Amino acid sequence: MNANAKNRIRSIIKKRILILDGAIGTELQKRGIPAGSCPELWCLEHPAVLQDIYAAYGRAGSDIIYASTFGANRPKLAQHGAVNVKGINRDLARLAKSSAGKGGFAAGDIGPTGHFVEPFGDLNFEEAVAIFKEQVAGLLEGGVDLFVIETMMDIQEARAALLAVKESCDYFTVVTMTYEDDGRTLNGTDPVTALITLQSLGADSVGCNCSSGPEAMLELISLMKPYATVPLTAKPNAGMPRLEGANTVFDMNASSFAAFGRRFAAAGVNLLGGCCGTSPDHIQGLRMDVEGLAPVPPRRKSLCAVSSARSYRLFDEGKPLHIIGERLNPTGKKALQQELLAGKMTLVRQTAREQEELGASLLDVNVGVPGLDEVKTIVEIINLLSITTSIPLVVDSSRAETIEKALRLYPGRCLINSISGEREKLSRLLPLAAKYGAMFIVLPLTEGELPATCERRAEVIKDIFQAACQFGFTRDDVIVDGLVMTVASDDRAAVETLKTIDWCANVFKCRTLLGLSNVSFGMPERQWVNAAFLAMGQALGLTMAIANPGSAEIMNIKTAGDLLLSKDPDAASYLARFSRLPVEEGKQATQNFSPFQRVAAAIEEGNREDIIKLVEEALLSGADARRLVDEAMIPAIVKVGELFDKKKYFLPQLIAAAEAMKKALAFLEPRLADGKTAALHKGVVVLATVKGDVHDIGKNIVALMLRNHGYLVVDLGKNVPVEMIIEAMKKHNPQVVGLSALMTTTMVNMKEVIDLAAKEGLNCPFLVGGAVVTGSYASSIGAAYAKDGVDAVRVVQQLIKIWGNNK
Ligand code: THG
Repeated sequence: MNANAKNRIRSIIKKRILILDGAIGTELQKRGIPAGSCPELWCLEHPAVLQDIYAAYGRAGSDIIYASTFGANRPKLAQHGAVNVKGINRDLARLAKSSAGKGGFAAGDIGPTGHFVEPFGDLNFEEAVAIFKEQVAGLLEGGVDLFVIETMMDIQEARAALLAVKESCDYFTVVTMTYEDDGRTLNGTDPVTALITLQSLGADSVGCNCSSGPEAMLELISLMKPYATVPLTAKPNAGMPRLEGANTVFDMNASSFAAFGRRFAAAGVNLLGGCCGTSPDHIQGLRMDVEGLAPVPPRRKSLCAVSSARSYRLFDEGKPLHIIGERLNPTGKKALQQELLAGKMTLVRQTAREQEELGASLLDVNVGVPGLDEVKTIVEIINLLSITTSIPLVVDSSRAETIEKALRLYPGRCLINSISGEREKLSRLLPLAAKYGAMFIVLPLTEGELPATCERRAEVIKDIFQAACQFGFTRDDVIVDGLVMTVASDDRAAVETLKTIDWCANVFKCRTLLGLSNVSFGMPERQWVNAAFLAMGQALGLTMAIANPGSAEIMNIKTAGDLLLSKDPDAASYLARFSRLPVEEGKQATQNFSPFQRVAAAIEEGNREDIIKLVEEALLSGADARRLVDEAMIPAIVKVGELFDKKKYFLPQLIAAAEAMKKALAFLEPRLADGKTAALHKGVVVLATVKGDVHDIGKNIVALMLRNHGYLVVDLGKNVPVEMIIEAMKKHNPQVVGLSALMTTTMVNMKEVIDLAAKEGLNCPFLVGGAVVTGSYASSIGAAYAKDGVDAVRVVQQLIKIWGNNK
């Protein structure tokens, strides 16, 4: 039993930088693991080899060695025909534990399943949690001291794994994600967003691993450090992997790698090790380089910030006022009520988009309609909005079960609206907020009392805050609502509310909020009352307001107020808003769109729900199916590709758009293939993920994109033997063959395919891609290279042009 490992780890971290191990995979390769074999199973069959590696890391100075369980989850093991998930994890954990020297620790290593988790993929969130719990159970049985969740590319998968650990035990847990060269994960999450989400959900350390080497990782760590409330972890690759002959090599030798040690220490890393391509020599060098250096502790104990899957909002002093868009609220809105009751999301999608464009920085989501299944609806909205917008959501509900489900599934750090002083609310909601690390709005009212004065509200606020402190919350975790009542019925209403804001902001020292529009109920020309109220609140230090961002008065006052209060550096926002022409040229309201344009817009938005209806409407209005595809849909998907290239769109949005397109194409197909146009495709492309590689997320996106652009794709799947690809080439006579590989060990199989094709006299261009594949590797094996699905379409187009459409 290692119940005190957590405390021991924490106390070491206070004194010095904790040293992790280096790569296991590349060390196994040096010791003869055959390419394409399952490392977990191979280690169990060759325990002495693994023990030898562990001993070397121990001598090099690793405090923590990782059990060889990175891929030991059910879906990945199943690909190697193994089903005893628990036993495999237990035995590998024991191997690590018995090799962790005296005073050393063994970590249970948890890697990705190979599937994106909903809303970003099709693996159900609770299924993902269950998959990780099964692995965790085995690791616990094998006696690990801590957990590391690593190489995550999907924030929702990282959340699922972290929840699985937390719901199984109270062990020290490190979560690290892998970032691309653009500083975001494959799914578009930036490091500060990931940090906010994971540290609030209970990770004991957050950081990065793998990625493209120490230089880039230093930058990521420096970005995170100012906002970290937990120690930071860095486990970089020894540069990017490259193939030299048949061997994978990494650019960085031990001494150049180790020289990064002190730079990581200065940037504030607290746990440091190496990923792919690092060896015991690299780790020993690293350890020596940081010897005696004082660790930089987290600079904050708490952080007032929320996040979505792809962005965060910081509520620090000096920041501009945040507007929470109020319009996703069915109260008094017949149309929205009816849509929600009918299970339709069109208006939700449109309202969210509009509010984002108008400058809302958070979106309040309320689904309180009598007779509506709130839980089901909030899940649908969270899933939809997590892909279509990057704005953090505020969950506004009077029902605890709605809030609970939202907190569990929301791929970020949520703001709960709200928790009042009613005993039942406090006892039900505070533990939930604590478990999921959410922020919450404090509503200063209690059973049967709606306090009229600032003094009484202050008492209630202090009471609620005291209860919250029992759960470990600090002032940074709460936003206090000033409690807005209408001045129409009580002329003191606004005065007492403003006094409450003043007391909170300047005496109690916490963040504040006003639900603006309540103040003017029953008055004519309400916008003036609301706007004046906002300005007064701003002057007192108001943090955020729930309002309609469609109100020009509100947004203008907000912008001018930020300027006056020195919250708008260089007057940038003010100038951006007011030096622009009043009506933006070329911008058309969606209502005026033609049926053609609506289809295009639905594809750009990834609107899978409405696309068929919109296509039908376009056909009814007399549009020709072929023209609809060529003149509306293809340009739309091309535009999406451009947005993706410019990093305005991220992978989840690209996939959503591509799926909307696919749905529309499938629907239109019978009308397109009207006998004479049966062969109306731009060319045949055979795709395969090569032998030994069981990951094909990337290849599937390429297939989707190519099909959308009018190519006939023959997708052979993953782990495809060389001969099968050759056979398919003979059978389908493709214009281009696309091959993908994720690992340097499987990359070589692409060359085998190309060589065999040449030997068999098959004359056809190859396109290759995949995580570690580079342009120079591609040209070394005589293939073209594409960096992603959008690029692949371009390259296929070029290849066909160059090679001629001579099939
Ligand atoms: N504090 C907190 N949460 C809140 C409020 C608050 N949530 C709900 C509400 N108040 C803020 N949200 C809304 C949402 C919609 C409208 C007003 C407030 C709204 N109002 C129109 C009106 O004012 O007449 C209705 C007509 C319309 O425009 O459609 O829609 O104070 N924590």
